[in-house]
Amino acid sequence: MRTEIVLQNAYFTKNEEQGWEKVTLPHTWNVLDGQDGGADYDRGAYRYRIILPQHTPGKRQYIQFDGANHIASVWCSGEYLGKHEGGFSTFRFELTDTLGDGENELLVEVDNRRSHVYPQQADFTFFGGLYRPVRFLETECGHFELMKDGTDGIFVTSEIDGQVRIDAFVSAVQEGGEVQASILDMENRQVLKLQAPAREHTALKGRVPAPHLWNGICDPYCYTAELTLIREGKVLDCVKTRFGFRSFSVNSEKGFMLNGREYSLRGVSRHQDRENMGWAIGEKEHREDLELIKEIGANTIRLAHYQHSQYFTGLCDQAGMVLWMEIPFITIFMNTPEARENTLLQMRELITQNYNHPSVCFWGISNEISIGGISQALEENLRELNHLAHELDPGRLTVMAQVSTLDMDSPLNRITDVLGYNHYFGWYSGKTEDNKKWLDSFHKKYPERALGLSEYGAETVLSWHTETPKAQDYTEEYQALYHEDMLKIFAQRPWLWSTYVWNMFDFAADARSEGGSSGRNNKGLVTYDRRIKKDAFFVYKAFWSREPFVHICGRRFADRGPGQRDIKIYSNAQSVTLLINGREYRTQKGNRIFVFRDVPLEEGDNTLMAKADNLSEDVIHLNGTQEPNTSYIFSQNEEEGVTNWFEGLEETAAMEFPEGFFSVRDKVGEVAANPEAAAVLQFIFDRINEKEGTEAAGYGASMDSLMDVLRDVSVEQFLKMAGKHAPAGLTFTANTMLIKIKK
Ligand code: GCB
Repeated sequence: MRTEIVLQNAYFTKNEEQGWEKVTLPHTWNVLDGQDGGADYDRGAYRYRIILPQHTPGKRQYIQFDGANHIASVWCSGEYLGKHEGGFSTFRFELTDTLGDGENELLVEVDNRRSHVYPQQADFTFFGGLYRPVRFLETECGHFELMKDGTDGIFVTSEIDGQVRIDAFVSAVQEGGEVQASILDMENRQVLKLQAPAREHTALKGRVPAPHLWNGICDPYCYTAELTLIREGKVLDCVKTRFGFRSFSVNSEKGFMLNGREYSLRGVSRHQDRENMGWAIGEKEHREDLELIKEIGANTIRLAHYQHSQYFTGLCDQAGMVLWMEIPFITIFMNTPEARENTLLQMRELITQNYNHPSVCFWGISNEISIGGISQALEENLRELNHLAHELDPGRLTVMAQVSTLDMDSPLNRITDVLGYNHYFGWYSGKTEDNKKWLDSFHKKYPERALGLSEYGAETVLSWHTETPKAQDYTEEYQALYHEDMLKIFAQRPWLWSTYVWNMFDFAADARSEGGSSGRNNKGLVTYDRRIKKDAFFVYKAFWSREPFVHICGRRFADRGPGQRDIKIYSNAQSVTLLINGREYRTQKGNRIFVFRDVPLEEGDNTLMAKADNLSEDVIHLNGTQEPNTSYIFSQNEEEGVTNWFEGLEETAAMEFPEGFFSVRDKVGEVAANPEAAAVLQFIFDRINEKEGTEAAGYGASMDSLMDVLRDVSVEQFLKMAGKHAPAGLTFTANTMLIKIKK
């Protein structure tokens, strides 16, 4: 039978001449500099030494890394074993032939410098190190394959009618070996038994009669497949994997469907880091995160922007969360063969390693990848990823999260099965209302395309408060109001197949400095240390959760001058009673949001208590003051401002200009003379008109009327002249279309 030892002790150094420091795994060297701002955390190639446990001669040994960021090169007792490129997936090396008598040592170099490995640029810190568990495995000679893309060598495919197919891969198959599969229900009863002679690839098929379905958060029923490898009556290996029976689909009008029923996906995105730990978190932190997400009543999580730990995915199976998992193909496309290979490798590992989890429904192939521009090569890379995902897993849907400014008509929107857009109207730009306009116009234009909101959010730093919240003021009150409005927008648009708050938790983004905070993205509903649930957390709880509760907002807005005495309460009760200093003040009926206007506070300390008809209670203390406390207002440093973090990044994707084909380098007059290419020109005009309204700065005029002026300028120059009147990425989109047309 196999054994597993989690290795916790290691030595770490940035410079071998200066000696080695004892560290505990998991570990990151960026725990502090990765969260303190300044865009200056240490991205380097540093080393770990790990003393391996005693091994048993005659058995086989492996080392397993659950995740090392970004590149790990491994040596055992001086012998080079190889390297792994990608910071988020599991990988292993076999040690058997390199282990000598006595003590054996592993040397691992981990590298989070810039390279061809994604991600290279994004709004979060790329913590370097062996930040997930490292395991020493020992097996019999014959065992379930450990060297297949970091998986356990077992793939369970199940259908809603109870059909199961198990593909088991076996290493060192010997005559007489047998693979047995036992399917166990949640009470550990065997409901199906399958067996077959062991082959390198052993396929087993059967049917569980009347399966109990995995039904999201209502009933997350899972089965376990227990696989044993037996020879001459001896059990050589045993592996267990959880799976479920369910079906799902996405409909552009009805949204997400689970087991044939409408089941709107409403949830949050999650990053994997934690204050003073970075990415080197443990099982306790994973469990805490999930409990907080469950508390608000979410039924889906977007695991952004990379492969998260399988421990967490397993918790999500049991909690009934529908998952969107993705690879870190983000922000800037790198047009090199190595980088392309890396996207495919990360996709393959993401899918094969998470294949059995019933919670996973979507494979995300990219996030905001057009920020650096759109090119033919980018489009091809995306198509390859989409194809690979379908080939490896025909049972799930592909998705990509588009940057807000990407033109609705972009060819990039036609690659994956379903689509998400990241929109921050009401924070970085515009008003919350603008979400309605954009969503409705997309839905009207492309009624057959399933659309979700893959990100939306607003920032708050908890020192800032106001009774008159507005966008970009960083107050806790604005963030809560923004989310109230977004939930109202979703309620009127049930066709949105999914929505994801950006983000459930504040997270480290070392390059950020804003709102009086450094090194952090503060869009979380919960703080980076998980200690404070911001008021916005309770907006969601009120709308989504059935757990009775009442929450009085503004507890950190403690000093209240005249005119600052409205009290807002969130609850899922029908009515709420407010008591001030022990005296009943008023009872209000309402729907989730209860506002008590101009509450009579006494000067000095006041105790406010809310009692809801569902028996929940909450208490806060407010201080009645003669004057408003001006330290609650964040005064913006002029240079800081609120900017989208990627503003200023250049469009770096190289456009292509193949010989004999049209491109944006051709003159408008020449393009207009070819009917097919003229259609692209018309497309450009339409996009500009749509963005600006017809009278905008002359660009709204019809193509014909402008032809005299434009005939001799290139399409590229024309779009430069159009400047901000043209939607972002239009030059690239137009070029992608033109280079398909022969001259
Ligand atoms: C986005 C990105 C995400 C950022 C977020 C933000 O669109 O996908 O990685 O953190 O915006 O907060 O600006």
